[in-house]
Amino acid sequence: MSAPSLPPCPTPSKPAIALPEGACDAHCHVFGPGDVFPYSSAATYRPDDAPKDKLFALHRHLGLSRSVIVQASCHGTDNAAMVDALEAGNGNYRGIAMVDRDVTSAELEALDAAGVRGVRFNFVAHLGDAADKDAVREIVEKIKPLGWHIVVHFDSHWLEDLAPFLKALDIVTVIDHMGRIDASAGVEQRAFRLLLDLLEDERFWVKVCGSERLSRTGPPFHDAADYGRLLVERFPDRVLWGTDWPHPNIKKHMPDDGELVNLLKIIAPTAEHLQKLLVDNPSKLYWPEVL
Ligand code: 0GY
Repeated sequence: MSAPSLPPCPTPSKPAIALPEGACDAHCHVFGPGDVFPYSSAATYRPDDAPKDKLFALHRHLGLSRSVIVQASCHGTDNAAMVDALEAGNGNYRGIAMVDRDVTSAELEALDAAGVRGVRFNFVAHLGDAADKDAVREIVEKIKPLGWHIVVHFDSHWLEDLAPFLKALDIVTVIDHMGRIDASAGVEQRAFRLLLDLLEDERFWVKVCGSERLSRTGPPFHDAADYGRLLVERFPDRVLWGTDWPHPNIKKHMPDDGELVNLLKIIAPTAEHLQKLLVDNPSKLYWPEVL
């Protein structure tokens, strides 16, 4: 088990920009509390508890009224903490689960009823073994009837290998954290070119968050946010954004969540782009019934 993550910023600032009505945090987590929702024994890190009430309070503070809670690896495929938060979220919270390859259709339907709309797969070295591709294929075939999508989280060197694999799955695919490219390596770096190529395929979406993970210059993470803007300008209808609260495995520069919202001035500088990024795009994937 590696060193513990830093705790999230205890007093995030109030954002300096007003967010549009219905703004969605499309990437955040709940952790525990561990005495109610135990952590996985296979987890590569042991987080501080970050329960739903703290997440809800953060969203109110930042002006975010909807959210997608992404199952984090520290809970493995036990989605109970995430589902508990969705159930308390009055329809304003959706979820992305992690499931085992032998998941049953009844289990998937129960998750769907709770508000889950997709499954996440990790190919990130510090989170443990990469997802098994045969298992991914099997799970994808099981979730297609539900109209779900997949969320893929990978270290950028995986992109070359994963691009043809993901295309062949033939399902809407959301890429986490701008493909975890190295913000210091420039727009001509191979991983960013591969990401752009993949996104030419309209089944692919990308989350333009994680600047604090990609940045090599540190706060205020502008070096990484510039890539977010490029993605928003080029693929305005298939981008999502999230806080990534409570920021697992951040060991050096824990971001102020209000400042992460302020990065949207760089990432989505026009009102039209901001509306798509925070409201219209999440609505298409997570609340199509209200469109
Ligand atoms: C993130 C990123 C990380 C962790 C997880 O599932 C997870 O534990 O996603 C990370 O360590 O980079 O999206 O929260």
